[in-house]
Amino acid sequence: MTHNRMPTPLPLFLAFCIALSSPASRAQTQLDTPAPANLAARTWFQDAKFGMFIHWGTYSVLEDGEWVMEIRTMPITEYEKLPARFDPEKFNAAEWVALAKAAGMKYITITSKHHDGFAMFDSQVSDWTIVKRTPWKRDPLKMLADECHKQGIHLSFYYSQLDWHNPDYFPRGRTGHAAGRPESGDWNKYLDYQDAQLRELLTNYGEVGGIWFDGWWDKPDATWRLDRTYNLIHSLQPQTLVGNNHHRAPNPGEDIQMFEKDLPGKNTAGFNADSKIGELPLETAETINTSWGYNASDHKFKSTHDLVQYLVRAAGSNANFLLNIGPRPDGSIQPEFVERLHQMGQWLSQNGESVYGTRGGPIAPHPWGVSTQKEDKIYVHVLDWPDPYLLLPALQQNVATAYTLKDHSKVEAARNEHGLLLKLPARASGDYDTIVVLELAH
Ligand code: H79
Repeated sequence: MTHNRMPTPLPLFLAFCIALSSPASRAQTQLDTPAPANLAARTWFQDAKFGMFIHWGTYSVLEDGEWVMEIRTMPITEYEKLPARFDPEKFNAAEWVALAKAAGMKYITITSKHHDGFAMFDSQVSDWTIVKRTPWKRDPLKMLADECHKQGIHLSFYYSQLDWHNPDYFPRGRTGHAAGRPESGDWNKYLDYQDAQLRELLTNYGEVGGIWFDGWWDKPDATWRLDRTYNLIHSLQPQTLVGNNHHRAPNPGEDIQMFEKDLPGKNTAGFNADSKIGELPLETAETINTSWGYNASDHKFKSTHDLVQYLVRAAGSNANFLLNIGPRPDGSIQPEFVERLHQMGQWLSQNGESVYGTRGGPIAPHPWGVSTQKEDKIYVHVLDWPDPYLLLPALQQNVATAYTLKDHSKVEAARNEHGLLLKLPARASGDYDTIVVLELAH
């Protein structure tokens, strides 16, 4: 018996070969069409609402923030003395993850490499790492990853594209001129190095929730090969959410849009003049005091009241809140942070229904407050309103019942020609947010 094999039609065969050999054609597909796992991760992310940002690195030793090398114009020769003093004997991954959970946070985003180029993980493509340069010699990201996976927290890695240490970060950008590097370097070699480190992060640490890029703004006109890097990430882990803090509208291949120190659409910090809000899931990052990396002399702590209100305003702006802590060089977390995070968790344990799993509601953010929505419930968050009556814009659907989330007591909601007039309950002192639930009629 003879096999009656169909000859492969040549054009199809050729197309197949081209598809296999050409990264560009694959690149296009991945950038344009997120994998189903990626879309599911975006939904998870939007439901999660609240994450912990962690800035921790060898800069923490100087207790003066993560820009200390640049601000003090320290040459690399000086800066390289820091890791010998970085011995975080109090680091306890289980405690960090437990703190995030106690705060009601669902994910952690930690610096794997900041602008100083120092790898906070066991990178094989660099000798400028926590494992190779510190007396501690351990890989905290591995310990944290294991603990996050154990405790059900998603872990993302911050990665600085800007690098003040690598000589191949050349030509230099706006910063890093005092580092004392030779006036030469191979830019593509630097990008290969970056991709190699990302490959390590996406291979050796289990499931990675996201890669949070920063520092692009140091060289906005450079050829960053973003397509290639983003495709590498998505080919290794399709569900990993790529975001880039470039302060611009998102690029192809990015899965979330971030805002630094501002709610989406605002620009009080000066970073977000060009940050037009796009269609992707949104996130805003903010500090508890005014510093990202540990800063011993920064005592300008925001109150729990302000932090809870920021979380609520973010949710009402359809955005997640990524709230930063900068642990100390010994691995401990200062009590001012711990106290506020516990208080936020306490508030969320009672009011989380109006935050988690919601999206920005039909009433646009106002100075008085915001709205969130989940299915047929609209949560009106009254944050700053002195009067007993609050007039909301008219809703498209009828309201069946209105009540407070706190004790389910009825709230008068009267539709009139101007909109929906709420009669608010008296506000208990110390309340951060009066939440009125509007249940829509079917
Ligand atoms: O990691 C944290 C910061 O270290 C990093 N992003 C957060 C999450 C960050 N810090 N500053 N920036 C991002 C924006 C940088 C702005 C400036 Fe500049 C750097 C202003 C002056 C020097 C960029 C370069 C704009 C002008 C020159």
